Amino acid sequence: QLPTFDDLPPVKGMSHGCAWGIFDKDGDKDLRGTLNILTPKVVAEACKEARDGISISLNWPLNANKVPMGRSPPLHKHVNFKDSGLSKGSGWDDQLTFNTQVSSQWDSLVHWQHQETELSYNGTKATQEGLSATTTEGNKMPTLDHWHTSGGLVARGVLIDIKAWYEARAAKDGKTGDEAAFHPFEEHRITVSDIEACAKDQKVSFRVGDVLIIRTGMTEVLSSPKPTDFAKMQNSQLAGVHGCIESAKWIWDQHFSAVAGDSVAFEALMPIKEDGSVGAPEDLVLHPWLLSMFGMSIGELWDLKALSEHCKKTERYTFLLTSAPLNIPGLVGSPSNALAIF
Ligand code: UVW
Repeated sequence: QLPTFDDLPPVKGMSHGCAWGIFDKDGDKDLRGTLNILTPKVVAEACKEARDGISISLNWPLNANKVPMGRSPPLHKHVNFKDSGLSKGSGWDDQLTFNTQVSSQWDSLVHWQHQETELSYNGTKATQEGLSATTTEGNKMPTLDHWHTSGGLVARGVLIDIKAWYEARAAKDGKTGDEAAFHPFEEHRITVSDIEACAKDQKVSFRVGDVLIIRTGMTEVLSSPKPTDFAKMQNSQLAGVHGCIESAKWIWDQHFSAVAGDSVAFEALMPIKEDGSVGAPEDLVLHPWLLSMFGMSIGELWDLKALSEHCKKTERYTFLLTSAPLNIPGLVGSPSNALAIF
């Protein structure tokens, strides 16, 4: 039984709402955070979602992002066996270099620190040296390779299709054109009430261990942005979950194993600071809460278009979700390799 946000025990030097220590076992410091919620019982229940034999990839092509915001797109080189010294025959390898955050990906628990202490989940200090362990056993940072010690992520996924829900409501209210559209580069701060209302309209309720997946339509715009989209991007507004303590508290209290979405940051930008003023990008609110304080990974830039269409057609918004990040010690971010299976 996990404590509620209000009942989380105090952690020395940290403000209330810190889940460090909750998942520690036998004196060992936990490195997997809320993935620990995925017990065999929770996973077995999630597997019951896979009954129609339909699998949908949630992975955007690695080179699909037309606005990579400074993150290096993949440099993909094909290497022929002959180039490596073979005198005859034929065959190919790939050589790939890219920023792991440029397309569909997971933020590990060290991607973004608690800014005041510069600590990551469970009080770890992410340093270049600490991240450079060459084996997962020798790596004491809560990075993505530790997912592999327990078989990756297998959970029930729940799509909260905010874009479709917002636009359907707007149409019902007689709005048309731009007024009725949910544009991911406009200021749409998705509140807990919005998520709950959308879930109710989609006839879903949340269960312990679910992965909450929010659709804003962002990857659809970033795949082929129009001049009008670029114009909106100049305002530095991103649709996403409203970053505030109420959102963080609600997310913890649902006991999700992870959250994800199709947006660059999952949370709305620009951030609103505690005093109500507009912050800079480095004042992100949910990143430190989720990654550092709770130990909950964030999936970003997931391709949710086909999933949205399938959910709408079948009126079913829950599914088996599987994901296995790359397996490299010290991995801060990774392609999500996520599948929704119905
Ligand atoms: C932002 O780019 C704001 O978020 P992330 O670093 O998680 O992608």
